[in-house]
Amino acid sequence: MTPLDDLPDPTDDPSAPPADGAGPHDADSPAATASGASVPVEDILSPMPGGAGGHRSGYVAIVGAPNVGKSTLLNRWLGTKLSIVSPRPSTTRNRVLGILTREADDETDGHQIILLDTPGVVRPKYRLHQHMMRDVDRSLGDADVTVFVADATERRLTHDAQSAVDRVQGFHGPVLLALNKVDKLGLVDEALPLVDLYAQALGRAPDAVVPISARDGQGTDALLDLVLERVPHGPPYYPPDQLSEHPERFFIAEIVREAVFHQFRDEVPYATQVVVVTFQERPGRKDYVACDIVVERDSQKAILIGKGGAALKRLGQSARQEIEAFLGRGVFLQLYVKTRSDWRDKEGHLREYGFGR
Ligand SMILES: Nc1nc2c(ncn2[C@@H]2O[C@H](COP(=O)(O)OP(=O)(O)OP(=O)(O)O)[C@@H](O)[C@H]2O)c(=O)[nH]1
Ligand SMILES: [Mg+2]
Repeated sequence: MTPLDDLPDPTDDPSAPPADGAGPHDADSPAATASGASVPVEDILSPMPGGAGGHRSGYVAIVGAPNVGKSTLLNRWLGTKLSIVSPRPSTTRNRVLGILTREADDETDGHQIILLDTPGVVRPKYRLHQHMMRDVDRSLGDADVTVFVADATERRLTHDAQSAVDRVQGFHGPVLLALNKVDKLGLVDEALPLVDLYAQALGRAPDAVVPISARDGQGTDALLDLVLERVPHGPPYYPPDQLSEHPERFFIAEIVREAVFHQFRDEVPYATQVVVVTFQERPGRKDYVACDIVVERDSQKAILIGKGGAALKRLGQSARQEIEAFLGRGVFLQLYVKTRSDWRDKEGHLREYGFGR
């Protein structure tokens, strides 16, 4: 697939919608206090002693409730935007695999961490959710290490957080607790009561607890080091320049879906699925991409298209720019809106859209 190394860091994108209304990190903001040296972060980091030499490789599942920042963390670690992000819960619908490779050099023996971003854990309301939860379980089944992401601003375990804990119960490897969004706290210490709550819910102390801001990068390198110490020794699974294993079509559909999440509200993004119908590379010309945008009701179709097609045009413009940045070349994008009633509950449609394979 196309190397994605040239892509802009999503957090650098000035056109990106604000994250939960939060602006960029700013030395005068409370986040600066949160990252202050007085915070006893080292008290709750628990590095594993030892660490014999040799290349390491393994699978790391990133799990948690919806909207806690799992995809943002994957993107942060990869240094590129691979997994779509939105301010609304349940954006990710598939397991998204990202490969983080560091080749051996004077300083390191090298490693390859296969990161598995997963859909936020929910109690399934639709068949679609059941497929999403299967992807969570499959990821936990493959994982050598699990990073459980929690929202550090929560004061109690939400239903979804409890459901996520329940799903992790069957995982017997190391579980690291990442308390994310600490940039929203005055002091990192405010998140500490959560550590006990999660330890009680998990029935064991996490192998490490790390306050992080996936958005700003605070604590994410420390967390990665702790993950790496727990990844087994072994040879790489993938060539060093490979960033993922999904086809480009998958990412194109995801980019369009992300644009829908950003432009439309209420139920529309949840009732939307995107299918790349045609993807043609045309030497000397722009690539041709045609997508079906599938919704459940004609009323949703009308909203997506908008008055005189204005909403769909705007969607196409923003999605095309993102697709072009992703592919690194020009694209001619055509979008068609279709209605498939209750597709989220229909196995035939779900299979057609790639769920359940
Ligand atoms: N302030 C702040 N916002 C963050 C941070 N990490 C993620 N976010 C925001 O939280 C929202 C959800 O982020 P995602 O990465 O999509 O969360 P997710 O856990 O993958 O969500 P699902 O895919 O829906 O399960 C987005 O608006 C992010 O910009 C962080 O460290 N600080
Ligand atoms: Mg996500």
